[in-house]
This record gives sequence, C-alpha cells and structure tokens, in this order.
Amino acid sequence: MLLYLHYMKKQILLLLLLASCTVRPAAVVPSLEYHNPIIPGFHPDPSVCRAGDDYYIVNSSFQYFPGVPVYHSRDLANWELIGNALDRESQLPLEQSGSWSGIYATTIRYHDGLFYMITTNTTIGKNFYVTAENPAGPWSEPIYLEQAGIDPSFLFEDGKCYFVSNPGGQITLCEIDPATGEQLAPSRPIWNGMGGRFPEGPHIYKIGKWYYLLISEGGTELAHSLTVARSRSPYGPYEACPHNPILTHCSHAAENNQIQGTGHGDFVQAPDGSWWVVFLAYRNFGGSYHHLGRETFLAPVTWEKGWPVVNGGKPITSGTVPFPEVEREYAFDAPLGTEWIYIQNPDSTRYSVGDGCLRLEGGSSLSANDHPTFVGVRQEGEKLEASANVKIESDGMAGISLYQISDGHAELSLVRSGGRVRAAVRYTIKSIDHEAASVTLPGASAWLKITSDGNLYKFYVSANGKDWQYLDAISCQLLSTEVVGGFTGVVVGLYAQEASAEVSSFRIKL
Ligand code: 6LW
Repeated sequence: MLLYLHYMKKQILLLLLLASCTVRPAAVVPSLEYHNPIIPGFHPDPSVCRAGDDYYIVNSSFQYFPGVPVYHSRDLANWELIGNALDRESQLPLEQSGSWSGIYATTIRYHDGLFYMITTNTTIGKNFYVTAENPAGPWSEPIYLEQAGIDPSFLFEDGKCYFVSNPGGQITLCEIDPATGEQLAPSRPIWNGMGGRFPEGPHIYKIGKWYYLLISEGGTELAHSLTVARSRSPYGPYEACPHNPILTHCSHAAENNQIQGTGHGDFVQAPDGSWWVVFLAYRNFGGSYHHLGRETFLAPVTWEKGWPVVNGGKPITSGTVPFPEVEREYAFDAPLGTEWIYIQNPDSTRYSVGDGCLRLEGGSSLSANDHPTFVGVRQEGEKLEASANVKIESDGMAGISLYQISDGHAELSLVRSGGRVRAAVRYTIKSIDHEAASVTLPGASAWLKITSDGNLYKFYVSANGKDWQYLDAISCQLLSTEVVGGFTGVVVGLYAQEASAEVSSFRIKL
C-alpha cells in the first residue's frame, strides 16, 4: 500500500510538471518590473522566442550592416545584444538600400535544437531564413523561399513547418521543408484582418486546440494595431476576436500618450505559464514627432474566454522602473563590437581600428546613399551626449553624424580645404543642404560634442575636450520620421567624406 501511495504521488507530481510545461492560457496578470521600451532606439518589428529559460528577440535593420540584431534575456525585462544574425555579405546583399528598403520584419523561432530567423530582403525582393545552433552566431547562409509578401513567419507543428507571409496584402499560408526551404503545399490566403490597411506581421500559434493568427493592420503609424483570429485548422476558416483590435493607441484613451504606433507584435509564454507580447511603438518628442525610430516594447497578455487581452485592455505605459543610465567609451584598441553598424555593405579598406584610433578613408556624401564611410551606434535614448576627438588629414569633411535617412541627417564636422580647417554644423533635410555655423580652428584636430534633451541637438567644439564652445542647435523634430521619413531611427555615426581622418576617444552617454 505504502509503495502504491508513493507511486501515485510520483505520478501526480509528474502530471503537474507536464501540465506546467504545456502551452496553456494563464488568467492572471503576471508581475514583472521593467521599463518600456525594453529595447530602446531603432529596434523595430520585434519577434521573440524562448528556448528553456532563455528568451531571444530579433529586429528589422533595413539598410544597415550587419543586419538583424539578436538580443538575449533571462527575464524579459533586461536585454543584452549578443550578435547580428546577418553579418556576412553573402547573407545580406544591400546594394544601395535606404531607410525604406533592405531587411524588413523578422521572426525568430526555436525548434528541435535549432534557431530559425526568417525575414525579407526587400532590396532583392526575397524571403529567406538562416539557422543557428547558437543565436549569438554563426548563422547559416540564406535559404530562399518561394512565397512572396513581407513579414514571413514559421510555425512548427505536428511534424510540419507552416510558412506565413502577406503576398498581395493577403495573409497567406503554405508548408515548406525546413531543411531545404522547398514549398510542399500551395499558398492559400487565410485572413485579411478587420479591414485596416496593410494586413501584415502575421504569426500563427497553436494554443490548446486553436490556431491563433496574430497580425498587424493600419500601417506602422498612428493607426497601427494588433488584431487576432482563431481557427481549428491552420488554413482556416478564421474567426475574428470579438474585441479586436487587441492593441492600438489610435484611441481616445491613448490620444495623449507619448507612446504611439503600437503594433507588430509576437507572443511568448514564460516558464511560469504567463503570456507576454513584444511589439513596436514609438515615443513622440516635441509634438507628434519621433526621431529615435520604432522601439521594442513589452506587455502582459491574459486570456478571457479563449481570446488574448493585452495589458489588461489598458494603454501601454513606460513601465515601472526608470531607464538605467548608459555610458560607453570606445578606446578603439579592439575590433568594433556588435553594436556598430554601417550604411550598406562596408568597403573594409576604408576602416581600420587599433592603437586607440578609428581610421576612416572618406567616401561619397552621406546624401548620395552609396556606401558612405560611416559607422555608428543606434541612439537609444532621447538624452544624449556624444563626443569624439577627430583629426582630419586631407581635404574633405569628417566628424559625427546624426543619421536618419540619406535625405535627413545632421553633422558636426571638421571641414578641411587647402590649409584651412573649420568646425562646422551642417545638415541635409529634405533636399536642403545647409551650413548652420562654423568656426576656424588653429590645427587639424579638435573635440566635437553633440548633446540632446530630446527636443534639441546642440553642437559644441573644443581644443582640449574640457572647455567647450557652443556652435549651434537644431530641433530633433527635423530628423524625425514625420519630417524626413524612413523606417529607421537616428544612428550616431563617425563618418568621413573625401577626407582621411582619425577618431579617438568616442564617448556616448544616454
Ligand atoms: C514591416 C511591417 C511594418 O515589415 O513595417 O510596422 C514594415 N510594420 O510589418 C517595415 O518595418
């Protein structure tokens, strides 16, 4: 009898353990301390997956190389950049991609010991995926897919790999062989959303007996929203959630919220059974303008009558804890880290790092959008202090660039012509090239500094890095998506046009 009781106890424990491992709706709002956005700055179109206790997020990256940053977290609140999924030209031909093209929305999934990152390179018009055993890399060469449309996603279910994207603006499903990418079943349209424009960003989840299809509609601006539908079969018919949209800030309740454009999400379940959604939104500064790009946010998901409810149905807030202060100093003694990105595929002969210097060989103008000499880091907070010591060695310009798009960028530069060197503030905004202020310098090197409070960028120059001379300021709104366009956000870069230059002691404080 005792033995039997012991055996039953073990069976019950095993059943409880199994129940906690299966995907099941959770009813309560989980508590977690986090700040929103969880990944600030230009980190759009997030996708998330969990492997054991580890979570991973990937983002779209447009014209930048390397592409598709990969973030890791153990708690959904704190995220660390661990690599870029596309870090070889053979995976990421960008040609002359701009802020509207290149790599669009991505999906990350974990299946059978392998990570899959699926995306579209709109520059070559193809959907593809890469795989890795370790999401920090290396990732495989691309495997191209037949079905067109953007925002591709996979669902591994019941021994099959379903592939969903939106050719012709219709959410469309097929099956593929994940080892080869070969399409195994015809493409079939499955849902078009609730009538909003641009049904996109689809992900399918099998939860209990239902296939849930989560999509975005309304476009990535103010009307952006998440809608959901469900079916007993992945191919449909899909029934729309009665309380769609399940997330939007295009509402009376959220009209004065700094956070706008909420949409493009992906669900994930934590080991404790709680559900979460990561999604993109942007933060407005100085009115209805955003210059930091679309950022990655987090909200809890609960389930009511078999339908997901995001953030208890309430607007998204900036979270419960303040942003940590970030200060990074680059000594240029080692190769550039994974946070550094180039505009298009870089010509490696124009960059070298070592002995405390980043050496730049100047290329064409940033406005020409033709592989400029530029390498930078995303501006991840509205409060910024970026400074560098720059030496210009031949005629041309070199310095710090605030880059949003080829037709929307501002520079604090050393400008050299003949023997004369000036520090100058120049900007290009919607085809207007303007030199705002300049001061003649006694030598070929100076310290340059740009600060921001989220409303103004201010530009300073110094001979010693201590005593700063104020040169000028421009409104951050001028570099916003609303003014100059682009799917991206400001990247703070070091650049050289025509000139050869050396940069040392680059510091960035957020
Ligand atoms: C992306 C689409 C979208 O592929 O914008 O906001 C496109 N959502 O889903 C570019 O990011």
